[in-house]
Formats: sequence, structure tokens, C-alpha cells
Amino acid sequence: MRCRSVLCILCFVFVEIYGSVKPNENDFPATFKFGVSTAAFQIEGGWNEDGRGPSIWDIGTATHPEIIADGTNGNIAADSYHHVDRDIEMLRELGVNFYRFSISWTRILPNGDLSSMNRLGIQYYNGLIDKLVANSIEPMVTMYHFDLPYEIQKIGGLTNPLFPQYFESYANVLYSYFGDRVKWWMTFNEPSKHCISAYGIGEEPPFVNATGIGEYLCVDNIIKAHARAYHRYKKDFFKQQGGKIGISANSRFFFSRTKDRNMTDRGLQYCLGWIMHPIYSKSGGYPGVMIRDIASNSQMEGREWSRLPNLDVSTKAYIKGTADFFGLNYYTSRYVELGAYAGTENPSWENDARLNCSVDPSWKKGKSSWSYSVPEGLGGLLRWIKEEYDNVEVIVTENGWPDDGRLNDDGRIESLTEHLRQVSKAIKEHGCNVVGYSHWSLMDNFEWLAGYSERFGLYYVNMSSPERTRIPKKSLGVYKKIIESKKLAEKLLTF
Ligand code: PNW
Repeated sequence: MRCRSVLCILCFVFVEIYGSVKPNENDFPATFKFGVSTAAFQIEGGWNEDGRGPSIWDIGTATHPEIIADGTNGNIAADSYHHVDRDIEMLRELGVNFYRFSISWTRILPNGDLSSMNRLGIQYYNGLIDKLVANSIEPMVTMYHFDLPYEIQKIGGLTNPLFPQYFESYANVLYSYFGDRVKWWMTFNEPSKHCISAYGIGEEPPFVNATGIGEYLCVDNIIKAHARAYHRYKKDFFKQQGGKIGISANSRFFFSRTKDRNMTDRGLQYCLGWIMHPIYSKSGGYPGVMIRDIASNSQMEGREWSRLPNLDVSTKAYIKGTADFFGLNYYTSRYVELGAYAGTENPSWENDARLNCSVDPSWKKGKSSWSYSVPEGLGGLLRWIKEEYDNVEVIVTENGWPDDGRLNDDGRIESLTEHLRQVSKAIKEHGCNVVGYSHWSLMDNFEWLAGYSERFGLYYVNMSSPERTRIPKKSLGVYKKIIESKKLAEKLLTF
């Protein structure tokens, strides 16, 4: 008798968590697309195989292994270079509508430009794309996810004024070889994060410490490169291929304890607007608040011109409107108030932005130092984007939860479900034009400076087995069910 009632309670708990959904109403529109994301350097391995050239991360991890928390590198990573079939099997198991992956620039162009063209690299991605299409999984391609060709770094990398030309040429190769099957392109992933760590603070490859100047030059070149790639596609490929071009930027959401909307807006302009305002806003150019602050700080520092490059009228017009959808990567939020100016000796994006950030004690903490679970922040961001950029079409191109790689990943299940609930609310209650969501990540992978010590996968990857065995985590079944039903389980009421 006792056993039976315990069983009943257990069944009830199970149904509450996983089964209980409103009878007739879906949480997502029929056309809504679900996917998973990865990036080449983080999963592929095969770093020097079949003619691939070195990227800044190959050289950076080889010359400075001490910067990676566990001393590892991406030489083998999850070895997706040799396990495409297994990866496809996993995507099928999950039932996703699309797969967002990135192309390794140096697998295609080992020197970074057309002086080298690697047939075997093209063959690798052709194989992957063909298999995706054969399984009705749409390929969604990021052209650049932090892995700059080392040869381009040698000539100044992302701060070389010719960089946009190099990028356009690379994009042209991608459209020519893969554009018959790839209909979703993202030019860049997270320009602000990349430029601040790589050319501002200099804590990541290529370790350029030019704080206050380098990060702004880097972003300036990225948005120009993005615009060139967009115009090239519209001019030479769109008519035949009919795809869409976007860019993915990351941002936290900013709450104000005093409900000061100016502070929320300031935070979002400095994080998201820096990249997206020139492309998606009606007026074009950098956000006014950044132009004003950085010009005035630069003047106080005794400079003759602003550290934020000036976009002239024709460049502004060239960049404005160069995207068909908006890619948003969201992981966490902060409370914010206006911070103190740290003085003219310390120019940096941080000192220009003056975002004095804090967290709420109720927010759940993940394995990464920066990770606090704040699903409402995603809702706030989606509503802000709707207002700021005229209800542009949005795809959440990344969202995920770091842990230690456990198979019983309840933290990930809760994070996934609650973030998706915010997406559903944004669409249904606020009319936000969100058309897709992609979870980071399909499998555990090389988490940059954290190496393999922080895991984001729906599949666990055994990094010490030669086969890099993949094992489904509990979250996999939950996401699969959401994708199948387009419904979310009710909030956990029972615990
Ligand atoms: C992303 N934040 O970076 C990158 O696109 C991925 O390559 C990476 O593996 C993933 O997120 C997990 O870190 C971010 O603090 C890291 O808000 C941190 C933040 C945002 C994005």
C-alpha cells in the first residue's frame, strides 16, 4: 500500500515536470525553428590535417598553454573532423530543424586569402552539408567564430584596414561552393566579446593589448566586413540562391534597481548597440551615447580624435540595412548602475561604458564565473530589440548552461525550459518576431580559456577516449520532446 502511494507521488512528480502541458495550445508557432549550435575550433580538431592552415587559436594555445584553465587545446577537441556521421546521428536523434555550425577559414583558405585554396577542406564541409540536407536539417553557417587565419594576424589581423576585403573574398568562396545548399549565413559571431578579449584586454589570442583603441578598431572593421559580405551576396548570389544573411551578437540584459530605464538602455547600447545599431537602426552609425562619451573621454585624455572611429555619411549608409535577420546570443544578465570614470590613464571599453554591475543573490550560479541563470533577461532583451530595431526578425543563435559535464544535468533542463518559456512569452504576449532558437551546444567542446573544465553539451563527450565517445545527457530527451511537441512542460510546481 505504502509502496503504491509512493509510486503514485513519483508518477505525479514526473508528470508535473515533463508531461503536464496545456491540452490544445502550443507554446511555439508551427513555423518556429529549433536548432543547436557549435563552432569549428571548439569541436573539429584535425588541426593540421588535410592541408588546414593555423588560426590564431592554434598558435595561441601552442605558445601559451598556461592561459587555458586545464592546459588543454583544440588540437583534437570533440574530433568532429572524423565523426561527422556520429554528429549527424545525434542531430537526427534530437530532431532539430537546423544545425548552426561554423566554418574554419583556414581549412578552406590556409593562408587566409585566395593564394591558397584547400580542396580537402571544401570537401569536408560539402560532406557535412550534404548529409544535413539529406536528413532535412537546414545548415546555418557562421563564417567567423573567433578563429582568424594566423597569416592574416601577421599583417595586423582584425585591425588591418584591408581586413574587410579579405573577409569579402572568403565569404565569396563560401557562397560559391556552399550557397546552393546553405540558406542561412551569419557573417560573425559575437564581435564585442571577441574584440574586447583579443584586441582590447589582450587576454585571448592574438593577445593584442591595445585597450580603449584596439577593440573599437576591431569592431569597426568587423561591421565593414559584414557589410561587404552582405552586398556581395545581394549583387552576385541572392537571385540564384535566395538565402538570408545576418550577424550574431551577444548581450546581457541590464536591470536597474531604481527602475532607471536610461541605465538599462545605456548598458544595452554599449553591448548590443555597438554592433547592431550601425546595421539595424533607422539612423545607422554607432549609438549616440557611445559617440558622445568616447569623444569626450578621448578629449580629456588629450587626444586629437575620438578612440571610436568615425563612420562617415557614405560608410554609414553602406552598412545600414545590411542584414536579413538578427542573431542574438544570450547567457546571463546583471543589475547595473552608473559607475565612476576611472580616469584618463585607463582608456577601455569598460571605462567608457561605466557599467557598475552586480548580481542578485537569488540567481542560480553556473560553472562559469560569469554564469547566473536569469531567463527573464532574455525576455527583456527580445522586447528591447523589438522596440529598438523595428521588430526585426530574430533568431536566438545561442543560449546555454555550463556545468561539470554530469549526465543528470537538471540545471541545464531548467535553464533550457525557462529560457524557452521567455521566448514563447515574447512571441505570444509581446508580438516579438522571434523565428528560431538554437541551444549552445550540441555536445561538450573546447570552452576557450576554460578548456574542457566547463561543459555546455546536450551530449557528454569523453575527452580522454580516443573515439571521443558521445553520450546523451538527460537534457537531450527534454529538448527532443519540446521540439517534437512545440510545447513546454509546466513550471516545476511540485518541489
Ligand atoms: C559564447 N557572457 O561566448 C561563444 O559564442 C561560444 O563560443 C562559447 O562557447 C559560449 O558562449 C559559452 O561561453 C559567451 O558572459 C561567453 O554573457 C560569455 C558570455 C556571452 C557569450
